[in-house]
Amino acid sequence: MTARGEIIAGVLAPHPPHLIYAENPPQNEPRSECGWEGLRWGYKRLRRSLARRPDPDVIIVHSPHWKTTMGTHFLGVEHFSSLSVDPIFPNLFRFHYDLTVDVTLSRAICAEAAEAGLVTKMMNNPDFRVDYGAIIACHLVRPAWDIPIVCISSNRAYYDFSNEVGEAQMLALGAATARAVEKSGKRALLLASNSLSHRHFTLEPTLPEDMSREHPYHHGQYLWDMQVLELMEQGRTRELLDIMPDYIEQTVSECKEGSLTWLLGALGVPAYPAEVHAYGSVIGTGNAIVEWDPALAGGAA
Ligand code: 2X7
Ligand code: FE2
Repeated sequence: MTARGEIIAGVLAPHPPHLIYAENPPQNEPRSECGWEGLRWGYKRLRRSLARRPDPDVIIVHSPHWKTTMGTHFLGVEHFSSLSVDPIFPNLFRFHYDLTVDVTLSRAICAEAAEAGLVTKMMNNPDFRVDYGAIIACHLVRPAWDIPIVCISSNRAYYDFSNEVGEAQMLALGAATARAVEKSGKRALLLASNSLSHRHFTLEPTLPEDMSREHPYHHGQYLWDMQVLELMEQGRTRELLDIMPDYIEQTVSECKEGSLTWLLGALGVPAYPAEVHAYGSVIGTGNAIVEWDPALAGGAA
């Protein structure tokens, strides 16, 4: 632990269950032959890049699939162990998880966000089933499961009010997260667990890992994703936030769950270049693995 806590890296870490299926970890019941190598090799590059720095004390993940109607919730129980089954792809993801939560930091972020005027709640039910968006991102970034996590839910502000209201809340939640990390004295790795463009096919090939069937759903959403990645690579995240409400609508983006904007808020809207480790489609959706290294910071955008 350092005297002043810090964010050691921020990562866009998407969670298609297909990537776990294709990796064949012992925790997952279904077995595959291969698949989605571009993205899986991107996660490998990311893990190598993170390994060049000292380990984090905690991984903080914001997940699109823990959907809470009344405000933002935080896992508040120290240990969870159960079977996570993807409701859409039970043929690909039946994952036995066993994880530890940094409840002290969870509570600190929850309190800091409440102080900033956001509606927050600790989730204290020991039988709660942790959502697959958090589990998959954490597994692909750190398969050893040897570091405690903090898990943050996705509230409904984008849906109940507007994309603009959702964005404002996520920037405030990100800033609150950064303040709590700094006060904690811990080294935190932050994960935004969303895909980018999100139109997807509604039928699956007989063999899910048949890569001759995988491609972007639509060229228009691919072009949007490329524009978004270019802005990230050039450190132009203020401009990215400017177009985010339109991008969400035009590509049905999973950014509508707030994870990426939360991350950009926590990183202080970075003006330094991000590293794109991979881009690829999964059942037609656009997915990118992107890393921000705050050591490159020269100031906010
Ligand atoms: O949840 C997902 C996703 N975000 C992207 C692709 C495929 C499946 O599940
Ligand atoms: Fe998803």
